[in-house]
Amino acid sequence: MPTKLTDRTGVIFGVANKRSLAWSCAKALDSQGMRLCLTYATDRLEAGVRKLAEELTNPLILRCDVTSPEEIDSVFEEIEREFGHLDSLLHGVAFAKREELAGDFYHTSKEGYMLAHEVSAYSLTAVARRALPLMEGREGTIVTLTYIGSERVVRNYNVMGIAKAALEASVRYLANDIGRLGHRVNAISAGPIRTLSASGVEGFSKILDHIEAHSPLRRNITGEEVGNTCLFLCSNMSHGITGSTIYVDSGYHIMGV
Ligand code: 1JT
Repeated sequence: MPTKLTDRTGVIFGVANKRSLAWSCAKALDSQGMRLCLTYATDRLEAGVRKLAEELTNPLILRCDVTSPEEIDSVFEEIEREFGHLDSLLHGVAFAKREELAGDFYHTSKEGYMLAHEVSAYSLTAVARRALPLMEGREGTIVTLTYIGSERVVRNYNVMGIAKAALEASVRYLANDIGRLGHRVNAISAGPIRTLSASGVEGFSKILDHIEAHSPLRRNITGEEVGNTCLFLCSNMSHGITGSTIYVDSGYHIMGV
């Protein structure tokens, strides 16, 4: 069992429903005693997230649209009031317009490109910057979620692939910035999994079938596997790891033909 996380606190961005990878991470961290703040993006999601959070021990639930500097500020002010400090941050936020996730990449509009990058890539840096004062002297950990479409061409992933590439590069630059403060930041590259984001993506079932047929483990991954990797990256068991992208993908990323 990994080191207990009692007396540690964390904030999780990007819980939409029970299938969210951010929710799997929340359950894993909560199970080891971390006190959590969960944020949801829009009022439409609030009731569902509050209901889910009943499974956790004494969580703080706040709204945060990560494109709003004011909402980010208010989340960290509230965390400072309630927790006093912060040890971990999980960033599980991404967005692109449906029409950008189909057809040829070159059709991507400037507006769609900017929006995908603002929500899916820049937001990591925006929240990390505000977390730092609360992490002072605590060897803080930051984890984000990415997908192999950042490095290989995955049909239809399109602008999200470009945004995830920017996100992974942000992880490396942030790691260098915050390493001297004793803090770490890593990404988990998760295999495909049926979440709200994936729902309605054309051909998603085919991608799941392909992983089952061709990955070394010959199966798809689970949310718990992502949650447990997040737990590892937030615990002292990963004390020497920063700036990395860790694959939780049944080994798929090693394959050629
Ligand atoms: C977003 C979406 C981020 C879907 C995502 C994502 N990261 C992984 N997926 C699943 C996925 C999506 C596509 C794909 C393969 C996997 C949707 C909303 C925006 C953020 O390509 C076929 C499109």
